[in-house]
Amino acid sequence: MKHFILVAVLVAILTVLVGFGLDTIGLMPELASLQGVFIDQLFRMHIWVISFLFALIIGFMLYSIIVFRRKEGEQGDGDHFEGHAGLEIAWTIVPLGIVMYFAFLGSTALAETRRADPNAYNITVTGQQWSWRFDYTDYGFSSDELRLPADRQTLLMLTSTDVIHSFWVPEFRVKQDALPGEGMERELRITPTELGRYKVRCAELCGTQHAYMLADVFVVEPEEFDEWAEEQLKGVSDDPVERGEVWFGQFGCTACHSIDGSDKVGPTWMGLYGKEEILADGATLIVDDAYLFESIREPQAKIVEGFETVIMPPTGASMSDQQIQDVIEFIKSLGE
Ligand code: HEC
Ligand SMILES: [Cu+2]
Repeated sequence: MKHFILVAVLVAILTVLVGFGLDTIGLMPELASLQGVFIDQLFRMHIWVISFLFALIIGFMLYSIIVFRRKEGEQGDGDHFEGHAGLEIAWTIVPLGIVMYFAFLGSTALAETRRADPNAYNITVTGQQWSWRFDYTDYGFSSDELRLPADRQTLLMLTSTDVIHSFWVPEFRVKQDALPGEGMERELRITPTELGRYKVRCAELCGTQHAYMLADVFVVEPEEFDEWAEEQLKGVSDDPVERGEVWFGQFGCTACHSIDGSDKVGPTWMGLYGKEEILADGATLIVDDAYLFESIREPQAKIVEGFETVIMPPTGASMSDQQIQDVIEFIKSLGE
């Protein structure tokens, strides 16, 4: 009995030490959303259960190693045990109860993160290799940055043009996949609570530039958001070249095409117009409007030599003819 009391004290001390340790070393980044509150509560409880289990095993082990080590001159075998039904029943029932309790907590937390606010405003998030685009469907404009008013719920509809991506802002805690295909949209609700600047990162390995698939997230005061939205709504510009440059960023062409002459994953756009292009099948052609249009609308129609291994995503299929023409004007402006 004396041993059990001592071990119990040891386990309690270890639990508190490990628990406080894990709780204070900052395992989580700053919390910036309402949905995250429930995740963090759950996380904290897990930390304490983990600390207790760790202490239980390590406590008994340390105690046994020290107190019950073989004394000098001791040669016999240890005592023989036949098992202990009561103990076995207890260590089956108790963990089962704990696991079921956590399943209950987990499902309530999940339900809380999905609680819908009828006033939520809508943004469609499109993941593509390797960028994000945000369509503010309630307003009718798009952006390559995610700007959210504080303390109001946003309903994100996630989709992808090519492979599976995953939308993740660690400070918001919640995460959801962006799947390609008609009818495969996934929902994610976020109510930002802290003003500031964050980053969306892709949390699903999606190709060579996956690690750089980032976008800025700004949580701003509602008035500031309205001002920004109004500015976006004024339209981009009357100048097709300027518009083309905006589409270049917004539709994520920047991930693979440079405008400074250096080849990224795809060929550079500098000096592209009017140049003689060699295709993968050995044919050559002079880059003109028709070829550029086709390359954007139907990227697989003609493949440039030396770039066979990367597949350009079919983003152009969802661009208007005007937008594609703007991009072509932008390419022309980069020199022949
Ligand atoms: C995931 C990387 C990737 C993204 C994103 C991407 N491209 Fe491409 N693009 C390529 C690759 C690789 C090629 C060369 C192979 C080919 O012709 O399909 C290419 C070729 C092209 C060409 C022909 C270039 C030449 O040298 O003949 C044009 C024009 C083009 N892309 C436009 C765009 C536009 C516009 C966007 C944005 C809407 C875009 N690309 C987004 C990878 C990408
Ligand atoms: Cu991705």
